[in-house]
Amino acid sequence: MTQDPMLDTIIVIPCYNEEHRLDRVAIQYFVEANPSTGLLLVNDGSTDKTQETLESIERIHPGSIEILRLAENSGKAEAVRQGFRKSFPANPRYLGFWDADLATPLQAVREFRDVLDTRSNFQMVFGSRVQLLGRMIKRSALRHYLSRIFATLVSLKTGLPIYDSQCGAKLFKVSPELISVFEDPFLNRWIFDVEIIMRFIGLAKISDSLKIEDLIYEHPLEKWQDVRGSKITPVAVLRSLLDLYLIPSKHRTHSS
Ligand SMILES: Nc1nc2c(ncn2[C@@H]2O[C@H](COP(=O)(O)OP(=O)(O)O)[C@@H](O)[C@H]2O)c(=O)[nH]1
Ligand SMILES: [Mg+2]
Repeated sequence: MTQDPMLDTIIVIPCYNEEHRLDRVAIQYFVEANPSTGLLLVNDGSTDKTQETLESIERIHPGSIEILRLAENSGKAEAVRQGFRKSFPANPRYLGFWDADLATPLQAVREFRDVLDTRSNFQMVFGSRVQLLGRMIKRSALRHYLSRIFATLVSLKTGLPIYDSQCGAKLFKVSPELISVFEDPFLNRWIFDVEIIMRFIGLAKISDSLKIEDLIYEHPLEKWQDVRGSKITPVAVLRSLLDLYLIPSKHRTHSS
């Protein structure tokens, strides 16, 4: 099936062994309420019944939902990258990625779009898990404190006072810069979000018109809920810390 070519926003959802976490009802509700937004569900070489589940979801709204099936498991970063590369030729205005567990409810896509619509200098909106009164951010204390340490390291690496680089809900304005940022594979399966920032910083360095501080908008989420079944292991966390130092500080495009 192919998506409606008139979609102005496409959300890539990487799925690895997600047969039990995918929420059909939430997805159906979302696509019916947002006819101009399409979902690209990337099956990252799952070994369970994810493919069957995705096909049953695609049948709900074939014009809005499409599946990209990768033969082998290659990690969240590559699944998202393949999804972006498949989506670029459809010329959406906005392209994003979203974790399959819907820890960030899909309703936030509309808020992210509103930011990009109304604050025209920003090129990307990152969901940010900030516990403020009146918001519902439910996270284990351990994960919260680990993420504060990680955020500090990311701030040192990027030189940006970013609060939450790792939230699995992000939306980008499609541009030649974005296409070049997604050209080459990422180094790390989990902290490719930091690589995206570093690649944009690299582009900003070679362009007078880009200033990284003006491109990223962190949007405090109304609701975020840890969903059981996370596949991140302690080894992956350690590997990510090491990779944080290995991420090149400057990304050069093939054309530069
Ligand atoms: N492509 C890919 N995605 C994965 C893999 N493991 C997890 N994911 C996806 O990455 C997203 C976030 O995973 P999750 O386990 O919830 O991570 P956490 O919430 O950050 O602990 C989900 O959409 C997963 O399906 C993997 O090996 N490959
Ligand atoms: Mg999760």
